[in-house]
Amino acid sequence: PRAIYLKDYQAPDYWIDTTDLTFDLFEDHALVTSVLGVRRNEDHGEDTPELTLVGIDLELVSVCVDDTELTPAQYIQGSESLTVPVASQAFSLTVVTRIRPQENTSLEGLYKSNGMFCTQCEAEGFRKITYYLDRPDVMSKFTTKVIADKGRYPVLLSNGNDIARGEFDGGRHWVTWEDPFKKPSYLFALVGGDLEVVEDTFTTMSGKEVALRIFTESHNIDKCDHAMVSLKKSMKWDEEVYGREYDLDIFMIVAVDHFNMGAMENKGLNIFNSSCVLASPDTATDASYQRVEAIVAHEYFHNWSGNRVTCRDWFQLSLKEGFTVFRDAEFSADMNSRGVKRIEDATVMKTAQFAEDAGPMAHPIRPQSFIEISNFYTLTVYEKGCEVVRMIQTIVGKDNFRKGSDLYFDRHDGEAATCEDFVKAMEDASGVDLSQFRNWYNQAGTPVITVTDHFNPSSRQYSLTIGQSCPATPGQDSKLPFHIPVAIALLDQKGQALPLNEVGETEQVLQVTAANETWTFDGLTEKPLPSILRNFSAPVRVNYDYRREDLVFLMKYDSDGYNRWDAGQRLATEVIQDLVKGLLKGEEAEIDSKLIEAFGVVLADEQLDKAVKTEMLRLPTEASLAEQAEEIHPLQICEARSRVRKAIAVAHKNQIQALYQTLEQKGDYSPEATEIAERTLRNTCLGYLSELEDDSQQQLAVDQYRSAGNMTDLRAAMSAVINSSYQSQETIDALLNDFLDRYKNDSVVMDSWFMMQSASPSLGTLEHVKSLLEHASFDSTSPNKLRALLGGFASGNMKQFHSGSGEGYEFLADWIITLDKQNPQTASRLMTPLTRWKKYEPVCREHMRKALERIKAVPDLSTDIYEVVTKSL
Ligand code: BAL
Ligand code: ZN
Repeated sequence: PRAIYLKDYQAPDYWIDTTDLTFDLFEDHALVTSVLGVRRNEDHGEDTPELTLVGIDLELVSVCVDDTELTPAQYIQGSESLTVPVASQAFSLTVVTRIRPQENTSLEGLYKSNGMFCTQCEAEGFRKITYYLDRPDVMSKFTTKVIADKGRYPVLLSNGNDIARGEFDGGRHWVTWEDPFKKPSYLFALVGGDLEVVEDTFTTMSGKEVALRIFTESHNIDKCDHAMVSLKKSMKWDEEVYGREYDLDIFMIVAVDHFNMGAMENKGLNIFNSSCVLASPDTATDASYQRVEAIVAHEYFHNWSGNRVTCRDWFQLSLKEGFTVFRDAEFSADMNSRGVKRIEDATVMKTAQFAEDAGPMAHPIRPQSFIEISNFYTLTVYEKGCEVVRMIQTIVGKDNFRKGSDLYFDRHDGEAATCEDFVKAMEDASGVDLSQFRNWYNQAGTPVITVTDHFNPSSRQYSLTIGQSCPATPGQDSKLPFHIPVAIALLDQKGQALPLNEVGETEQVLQVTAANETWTFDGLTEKPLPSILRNFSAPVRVNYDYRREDLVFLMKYDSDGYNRWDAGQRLATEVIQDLVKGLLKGEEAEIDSKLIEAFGVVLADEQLDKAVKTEMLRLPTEASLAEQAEEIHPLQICEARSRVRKAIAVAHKNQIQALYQTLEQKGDYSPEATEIAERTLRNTCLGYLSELEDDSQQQLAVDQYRSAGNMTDLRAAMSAVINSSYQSQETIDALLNDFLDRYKNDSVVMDSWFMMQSASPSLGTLEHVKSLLEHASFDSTSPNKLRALLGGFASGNMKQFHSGSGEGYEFLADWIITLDKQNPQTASRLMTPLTRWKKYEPVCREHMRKALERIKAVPDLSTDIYEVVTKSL
């Protein structure tokens, strides 16, 4: 496999103005007839070189140019291409291919899931449907006729509006769909199945009525209401906040069980992983409700940021993904707790994206090369891409940002654009120079800002010096300075933020552009405590030498919710790191009482917003501790963190118990933010109480399981029971069996049944995970099940995955090798934990390396696995 480079981009030699497709769907194959209106790209001169289309796993039936059928001698069929001779500037090309959706286990292109035909074409799946110029800068008007057996597939869908339908003899029927908007092939979609529908309408800001339809298998039809409400909220929000109106007469969502991604924004016909659309109080947790809302919004927002304005090439992926994640993050913040949303997003960045930036696959949000684009649907492109867009908003200001967004959509509507186009629009609309800011698009790695300060009592001046650096990443040894917006405040000894200018503002965004620079603040009577990077104003690490009492102080007084939380995380991380060091030396290190006391203060603070309080009561995750370690000692991290959790529970038992009791749930379930906050806080208390070796506390979780009126409380209780070292195996088995009995027919809920077990440090041993592979509800063709069981174990269960002498790694490697033949995208994602091998202590490191070497030695690896394994080793 060879890498392709951004610098080599060239516009195509041909355009495809129209694409007329006919799908004849049968039980063992499908016939695809594609009629393309092809036109020479005039910018490339009058020459008419051959036309080469790409195609994979296609059986070619016939090729016609205009009305003449070509003989095999007249075209060249390569292993993944079809080259036809060209005699004129514009012509029609008709290609008939036979494909086998029933045998397509990669879940790219056209495939079957639970008897339903469906598609996934982003990024390069369309080439598994027919020969095409399968690249996003080729935009075409699509018409799609779908023909299938009416009894088995009463519902036949594609993009746009249905313009005709009819029946054939023999029980077959057909529907023709026409999409009036030009689109690239990756936005094509088709669905054929026996589906039920929930319908609603939305009236747009110009008064147009849009039909909204959500399709699922009949047994899930009662779980679509939340997605429908979320869709309508999204449509309204995009009108109000971005001035964007929906453009077709119909918007459809289809839920599919077997899906590699979360969801896909195909024009007018979004296809969703069932887990991201279905929700009912009895089957979905609060987190799932919020996830459904966020993903429905994300896919809907793509209609403008992605579909109306798409990407020129896949190096520009963050153009649509970073911007759309930013849009959905702001939507979720408006719908729920803004403070908690920021903490959650910063946690993902600091735990997982920083790890990606420090690993072998590190890449800028606009990569400069790739072997397999599927490997670049990453936290960097999505989440860091979102943070880069957020920084632009911080730098140019909210009003200018909206002007820039309007200008971007006006300028590029109907086009395939670049990240540069986006930045330019922001620059032109705001008048702010973003030249240096562009380094965020070119350079990988997480910048580090090092802050030092000095107070001069005689001049009453306080100075802050900020230095920046960025570690080397693969292919980028040295970096240019970034333009980093660093929001700060200065707190006096009472915890009040001091005015920083004549108008009395207490927060200032420092525009850090140099490698080292000093800011001076006048008229201070005492040395303040700086609150740095408020609201996580940039995706960077902060080095400042906070004393532990400073962190406790910030936890109490910082008016910025994010920094208040972050101070607690820093303190807890330091305390746990001390314990890890002690464990490695075989010493009994004491847990710093400052942390235990600080948690007591948080528990007692009745003014604190419950949602923020919950976040502040969470210890840093094992993944976060690993990310911040110089060298990862997984078992010691788990042990140290567990000890601190227990110590908090023991020290504050009465307070936690009282809080748990006062938060008792009443009434029917609602996914409303204040209720979610209460449930989350209560279940966080339950988690702590379950750390206690005390029968009555252990019984609490069992009682909650028995009385739970919604999935959130049920799952929290179940997790508390199975993660406790004081519950009997009998109790654990009884609950697991009860859960199974209730939910064995609900595939999405069963994912959580697998995941809770595989990610449990006590229950989820390798043996147990292996036994679950044999379970009747496990399905190795389902990415959701694989992620639940294998991902839960390898990414979510640090203790068991890293126990023993590398057996966990061998087990994962075996699965990756098997899955690579079946579904390379899913295999590649599951491999991530192994790719971080260099950061582990020597014994783990060596075993992980060996597992990777074994994968690498397998012949005929997919490009997905080949790229990740070779870059990792
Ligand atoms: N475009 C792939 C799925 C998503 O990001 O919405
Ligand atoms: Zn997206």
